[in-house]
Amino acid sequence: MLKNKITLITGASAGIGEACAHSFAREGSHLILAARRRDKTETVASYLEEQYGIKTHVLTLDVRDRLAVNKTIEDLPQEWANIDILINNAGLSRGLDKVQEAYYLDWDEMIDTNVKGLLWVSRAVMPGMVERDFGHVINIGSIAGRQVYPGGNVYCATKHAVKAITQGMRIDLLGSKVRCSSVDPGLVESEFSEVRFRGDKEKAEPVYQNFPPLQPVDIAETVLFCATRPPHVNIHDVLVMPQDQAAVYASHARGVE
Ligand code: NDP
Ligand code: 8X3
Repeated sequence: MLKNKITLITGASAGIGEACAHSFAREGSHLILAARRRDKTETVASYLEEQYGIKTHVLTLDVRDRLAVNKTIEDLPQEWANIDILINNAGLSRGLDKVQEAYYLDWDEMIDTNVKGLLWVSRAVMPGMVERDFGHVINIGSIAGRQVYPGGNVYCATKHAVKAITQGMRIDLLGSKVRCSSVDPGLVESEFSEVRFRGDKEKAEPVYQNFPPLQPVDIAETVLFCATRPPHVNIHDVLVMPQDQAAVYASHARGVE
């Protein structure tokens, strides 16, 4: 079903985005892989070309930069211009501070990436989908878009915004054959916590030690499921949690070997 389709993945240099690239390449989709770290993205791209015989196109892109997003999408070579599937995955959290103590710039970075970045990319890609009357936008939300946890304030707000935007997109796309889904993970082991704590491994590593977290591939396979339903089926949203995480801060501390 995905053979020779074109999938654009933002945040494809690591974690869930990289895992989506693997799952979609395995199914024969050609891939536009976007992230800021070109070297990492190129390594992913070369591996997938060799492993699965697909074509890739690497974009060095900061989704916060609206003008760069527009120009990059506009300037896509003709053979890459007709994007079939957009996976809006690029995102991050910064800190776990109380609102009365947090850093303004952390808020800017989270809102600019998780909300505005997702909007810039969608705004650039969706007109082509609507014109061709074919496509699928899959947004990576979070359990943090459904519940709020201590210190989660603004990160949770950005994921609540993703939830609202996803619902709004579906309404806006009604009447077209363009689908829109969100996949909302619980705790996934990735670079996410190291980014949240700005490289402080002592704070980041324990996040994944109490119980077996989800792995990026678990989310990638869920995204793939959404993208491979028959055309008359649209998966609105999927919440995927680790078995030991019943709610955003209700978990069973089983320990991990
Ligand atoms: P990672 O930190 O492992 O990966 C994040 C990816 O986003 C990287 O490829 C990074 O690439 C990219 N990225 C970050 N900022 C930008 C930017 N400004 N422009 C372009 N790319 C950017 O985290 P995850 O894989 O875990 O996170 C992916 C998504 O999943 C995020 O939206 C996150 O909120 C969400 N999520 C994560 C969960 C978790 O527990 N890990 C749970 C629920 C949702 P680069 O630095 O090269 O630009
Ligand atoms: C990331 C999951 O619970 O750390 O969205 O916010 S959580």
